[in-house]
Amino acid sequence: MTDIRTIADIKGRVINVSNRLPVLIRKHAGGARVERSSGGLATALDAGWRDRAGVWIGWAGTSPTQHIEPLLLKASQTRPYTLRSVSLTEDDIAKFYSGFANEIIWPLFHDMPSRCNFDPEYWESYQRVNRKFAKAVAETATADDFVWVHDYHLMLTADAMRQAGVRVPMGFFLHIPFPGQDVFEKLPWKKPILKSLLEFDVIGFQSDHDRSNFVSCLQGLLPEAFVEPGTPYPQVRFQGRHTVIGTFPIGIDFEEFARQAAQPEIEAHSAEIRRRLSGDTMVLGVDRLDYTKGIPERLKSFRLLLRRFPEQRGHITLVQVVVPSREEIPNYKHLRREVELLVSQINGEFTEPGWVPVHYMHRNLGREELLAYYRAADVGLVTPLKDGMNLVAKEFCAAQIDERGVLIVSEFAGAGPELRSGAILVNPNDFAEVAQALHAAALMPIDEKRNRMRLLREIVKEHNVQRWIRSFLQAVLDAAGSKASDRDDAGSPYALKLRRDEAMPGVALVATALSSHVQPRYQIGRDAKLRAIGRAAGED
Ligand code: ADQ
Repeated sequence: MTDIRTIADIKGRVINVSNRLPVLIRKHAGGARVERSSGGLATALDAGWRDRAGVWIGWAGTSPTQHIEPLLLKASQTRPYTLRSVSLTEDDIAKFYSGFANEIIWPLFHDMPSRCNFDPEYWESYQRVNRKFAKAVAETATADDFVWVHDYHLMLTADAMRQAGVRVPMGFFLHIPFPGQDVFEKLPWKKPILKSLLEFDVIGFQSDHDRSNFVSCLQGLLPEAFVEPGTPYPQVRFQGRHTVIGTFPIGIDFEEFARQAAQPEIEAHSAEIRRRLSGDTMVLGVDRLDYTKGIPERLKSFRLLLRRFPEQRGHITLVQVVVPSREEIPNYKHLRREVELLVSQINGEFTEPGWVPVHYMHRNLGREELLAYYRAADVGLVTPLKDGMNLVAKEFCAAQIDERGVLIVSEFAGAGPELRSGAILVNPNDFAEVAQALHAAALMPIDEKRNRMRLLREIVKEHNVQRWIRSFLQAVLDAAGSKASDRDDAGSPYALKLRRDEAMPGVALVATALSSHVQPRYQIGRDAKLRAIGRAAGED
């Protein structure tokens, strides 16, 4: 029998399942080419998944073409995992992807129900496509594998996988927020979604807040499910199954970002950006063009700053970079027009010879260019109206190797509570507060900036994406092991499970250290000195 003590001992592969693969195939007149997918999930997971053999199942971002398989084969050769595509028809793309996922679940889970289009055809398509993904997993998974399903596109896969006979441990991670019951209950198909989620062995959320929203929804909407306290996470008992409900805040590949940011070419590029921009303070916003990211609200806050603090005119510049996103959906088209109108109004109102207040770019930046902007910036302005985590906040910190940038972050992003001990936290709907935070950041003494950024970088470094992957897989292993022993199923490869006291410390630590209810380990004092507080008092 296999002796499985930690995730390093797992013989089987991780079968990662997400709507998008980390690469996308783009057709052009002469054929097709491979590009890196943008977006947080693909960026984080592609970087963090280094040493574990596996398969990544997902959509290659295009309608079926004969070019897909050879291109994916080639892209697989430079990765530790094989890429396997699930093909989506034009109808699937319109109704499952643009429709159910992005016109219903995305706005609803970001607390914007008035933007939802509850078209029943979308639901039909969502069920059909989730079965397609489940079938691909059933064809791929072997007895020792683990299945890790990602995100809101695929919440029905567990049910379909169980029906297709998949018996291996399965985990699900939600990258976006989970709403409170008053919002979630508006979804006409809430019960089948909750029931399917409970077919997973582990369900992971970005924050304790999301996790407790989910538990409240279960208690309010599915009274047959029993929530039992557990360590480190609660469990839900439903129809003879147990599901662990955990918190696993996602991180980035800190070392890689920091290493690349330190390269001389990036430094030179960043100096060039600063040389070309007039003014003393460069504020940077980097987002997918999405209404949840609060871009119009950010521009209005910046306009208020220039109105309320005229001494900043000519001295502060906002560089706003947006990557085009979901352009086929009407809400997104309107957003682009709104953002561009605001940029031109602000520039029309305030531009002076030699100074343009807002520099706006609507395109995908390559990694080097992105890093050069992160390094050049004095202020990272990350103000989503609602966000599961927000990796831009963490990438900005990792790239700040000179430790002189200030992070302003929304209290409604998962990254807000996590980084609050070093960042300035703001309510993105409070334009006056954001304007005030920008003013304070521009005037902040260098010592305070350094202390804050040092602390932020320490947090981002410690809670990196590798740790996130390990903790999640460990939780799935743990859950699978305890089930095997409950059933006394000696034939299971997971029967020799971790004992509770052997559990990887990272699992519990991630959950508690990042909880929004737990004291931060460090704080900046009024004198801008970094002090250790709370649980880490011994380190003072
Ligand atoms: P996203 O909503 O895609 O992710 P986010 O976490 O901010 O949001 O990640 C965006 C990624 O795109 C970052 O890696 C960033 O560098 C990149 N990016 C943005 N604009 C770019 C540009 N113009 N050029 C190049 N790259 C750009 C979802 C959830 C988040 C969660 C992640 C991961 O919505 O809340 O943090 O998944 O779990």
